[in-house]
Amino acid sequence: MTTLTSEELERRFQEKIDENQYIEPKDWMIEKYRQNMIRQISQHAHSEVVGMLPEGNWITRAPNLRRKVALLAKIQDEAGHGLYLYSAAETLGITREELLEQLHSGKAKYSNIFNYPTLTWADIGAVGWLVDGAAIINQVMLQRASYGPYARAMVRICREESFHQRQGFEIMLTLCRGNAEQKEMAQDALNRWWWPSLMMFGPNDKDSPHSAEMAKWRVKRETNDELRQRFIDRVVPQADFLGIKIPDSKLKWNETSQHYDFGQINWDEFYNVIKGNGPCNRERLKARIEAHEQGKWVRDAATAYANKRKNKAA
Ligand code: BYC
Repeated sequence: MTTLTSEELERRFQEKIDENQYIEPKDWMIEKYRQNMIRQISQHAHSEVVGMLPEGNWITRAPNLRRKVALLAKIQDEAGHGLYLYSAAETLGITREELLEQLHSGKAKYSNIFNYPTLTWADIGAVGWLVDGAAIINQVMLQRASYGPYARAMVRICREESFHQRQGFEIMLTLCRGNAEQKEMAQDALNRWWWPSLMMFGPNDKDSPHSAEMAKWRVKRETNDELRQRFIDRVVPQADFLGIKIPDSKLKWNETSQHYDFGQINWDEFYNVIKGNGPCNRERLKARIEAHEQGKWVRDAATAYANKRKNKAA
């Protein structure tokens, strides 16, 4: 048997990626690729799970039974997404306990967007329309990411997110067709969620430290700025249809570029939020830590049951 040098292994690894073949858990991979995939997939998983909190806030206050059932189903879907993604991260040689410890200690990030409060029912519409809308644009690209378990998880997640986006848009449409106060609620939600939604795509390309490598490894097939622009181009006509105004005086169709020009994103706010100082960061982490501690008896019971079955079978 011939032993390959590390240069040879690296060359073959990159060739496989360049040929659009998936990297699978047991394949040889560059250590930095493994670490970055753990970083991204786990942050994505944490976002799904933390993302349940702002929406969960409205389960008991949904305006009618139909809305409550749809919201419950959506939140349950997010839990499922978190679980597929934690499983995908575990295939890279890290345990679920380690991943959760990174979230609870504040070491691992989760999406900036979930550190804002959901103040009115219209926020549930705006989250579905804008947050799930932004997430889909990013995740459709990630369906072709080079790490097999991540790319496959994305396929199902995208189908479910499309439903969530429509559910959110329909809430906005109902409010916008309602009375003046309801339309005002929809406008207020758009005012508060617009800029944080644009930040979901990450810093501008020139300030994105991971982009070059993530592109080389074909995790990112489009850049943060390209995806953000696609989102804006898609959402502006939807806001027009709803009859509400995007809170950006610089937003304007550009005939030459065939895209919307838009105003300056407040990156100080973004970095402040992702460092842990957003309006709800502390509340979100506290809720997750408490849920984890209160769920200990369930994990213990499941482990005891699995051991009992294993001993019986032996
Ligand atoms: N929020 O070099 P960059 C959902 C960090 S949930 C926080 O561009 P990268 C839903 C970034 O991590 C869907 N942090 O990084 C759930 C890095 O810091 P570290 C959530 C952000 O990785 C429930 C630094 O900034 N989607 O849909 O190349 C209810 C430099 O950035 C953010 C995902 O998680 C941010 N927005 O690109 C409803 C998508 N942006 O790690 C809905 C998966 C950047 O060095 N992730 N940072 O400490 C990705 O696609 C990529 O990681 C990103 C960033 C595009 C987000």
